[in-house]
Order: sequence, then structure tokens, then C-alpha cells
Amino acid sequence: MISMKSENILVIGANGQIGSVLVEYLREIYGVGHVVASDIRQPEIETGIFEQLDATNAQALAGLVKKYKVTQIYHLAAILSAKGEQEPLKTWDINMQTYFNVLEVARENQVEKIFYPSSIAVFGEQVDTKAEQWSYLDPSTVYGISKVAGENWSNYYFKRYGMDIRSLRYPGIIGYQSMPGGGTTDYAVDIYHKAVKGEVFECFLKADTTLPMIYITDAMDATVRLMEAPKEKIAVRTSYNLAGVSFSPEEIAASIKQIIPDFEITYKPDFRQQIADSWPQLIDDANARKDWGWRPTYNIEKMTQEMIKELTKKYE
Ligand code: AKB
Repeated sequence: MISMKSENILVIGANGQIGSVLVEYLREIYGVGHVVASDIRQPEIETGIFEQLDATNAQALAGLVKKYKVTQIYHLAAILSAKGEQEPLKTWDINMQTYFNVLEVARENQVEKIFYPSSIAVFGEQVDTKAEQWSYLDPSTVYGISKVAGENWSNYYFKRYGMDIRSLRYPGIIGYQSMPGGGTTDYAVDIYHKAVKGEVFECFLKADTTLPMIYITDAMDATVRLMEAPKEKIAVRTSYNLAGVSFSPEEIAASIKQIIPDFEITYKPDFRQQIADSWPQLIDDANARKDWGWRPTYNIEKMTQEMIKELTKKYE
């Protein structure tokens, strides 16, 4: 059930893999004039209100929140796991500074709800195969460390100031609309583009590296479902585990071969293998299912069919 109350939503990091799809999804629900897209870069095409914003600049952020009487912020700007390892301290500064700005500007301006994306990168070596909601968090990347810190700050602002902050630990997100950048799960989008273009795909992970992933449609549904759930249903104020499908490069390649039989994959693992090895293979999302009715609808076959169908149209 979507609330009938009028919302003014600010999406930070709107040009990224999740942001570019989420903005359109939110505009369909809340109306084009009620969703302000913002990013440090100009978008290729503007489909509604866009504001250039460097989220490390708290004053500029406060200006937008006041200008548009913002009631909800989706804070999607972050440097991801693989890219973050190139410049650990810069990644920490950017990921944390932008989030502190969001928290403080939201507190000072009575923003009603915040969405904070966390990640399966919060888990580390202590989790063997399956991550439970309350598994130990010992992340191996600076991105993961920043997400654990962000989760705890969310909980702190909830407890101390009563702020309604909601969060999901996203697995790798697979979608045809946009490209990811700087993540360890990025291969699982790139592989479809190469397959549809008839190119050989060189995978930077080993054939049997199973990781948790989710199809973009399920990810959008989970995000808005969480944000629209009645406040009293949100029992986890750090971040909810979220599961879609888990698969390895050889499994996704096999599903592509069902449709494109001459598709070829080769393997050349790089530094991202170590990051992937530190992550769980499976996620237990029982709390999300119980608290606000989450259910994924895509398995690997359905996802592959849709990816190939949509990308074929794109490259025609
Ligand atoms: C990454 O690979 O860094 C992201 C993530 C799982 O958070 N896609």
C-alpha cells in the first residue's frame, strides 16, 4: 500500500546504477514533480527535476532540502567495494561525510524519512556460507567498513533523535537499464551485455564463486515496500538482510547459454576475487519477510530471459 500523503523526495546519487532506475520508479508512484534527482554529474538526459549536488557540501544539500520542502531522502551516493580499495581513506571520507551531511541536514530540517543503502559487504570472514540478520560484521573492504558504520549511525539517530531511517543490505544488483561501477558484483551485469553483443566475456572472478544477487525489479520493490511500511513494523534499525538469488559465474553463463548457445566465458580472477571470497554466498532475510512482507519474484532463469530480451532491444 502506497501512502496517499504527498511526498517530496530527494534522491542523492541519482545517476548511478540504482539511482537512475529508482528515480523513474519513484516518479511513477509519487509523481514527476515530487521526485528531485541529484548527482555530482549532470545526467545524459533529464526526465524531471534535476539538481547538480556534491553531497560532501552540507550547505548545498540543506539548500535543496529547503527549496523543495523535502520529506524523504534516498542517499545512494557511495564509492563501492572494488573502487574503494584503490583509495581507502578517500572512500571512507566520502562515504561517511556524505552520510553525516544527510543525517544532520535531515535532523535540522525535520525530513521525515531517510533511505540508507547498506550492502552484503558488511559481512566478512566470520560468516561461513550464510549470513543471518545478526551475524558478526567484520568487513574486508573500506566500503564494507563504511556501511557497518553507517548502519550503526542510522540506529543511533533513530534512538537518540527518533529519526525514521530505513535500510537494506543490498546484494549485487542486476538490471538492464544502467551499468554498475566500482563493485565486485559488476561482472553479473557486464556478462549479459557481452553475451548479447556476441562477445567473449572475461570474468574477473573464478567460475565457482557464488555471491548473493538480486534482480533490479525485486530490488525496487523491496526498497519502496520498506519505505512505505508502517513505522511500527520496522524492527531492525541498523539494516535489513535482503536476498534475491545466489549464483556463480558458471551458473549464470549456463543460464545465458540456454538462450545464446554459442556464448563463451573465460576466467581471469583479479584482486576482486579476495573481496568476493570474504562475502557470504547466501543471505537469510527472514526478518524482512516477517516484518514488512518481503518476497523476491525473480529466479536466475526469469532474470536471464528478461535481461537478454531487454538488452537485445537496446543493441538492435
Ligand atoms: C559491490 O559489489 O561493491 C556492490 C555491493 C554488493 O554492495 N554491488
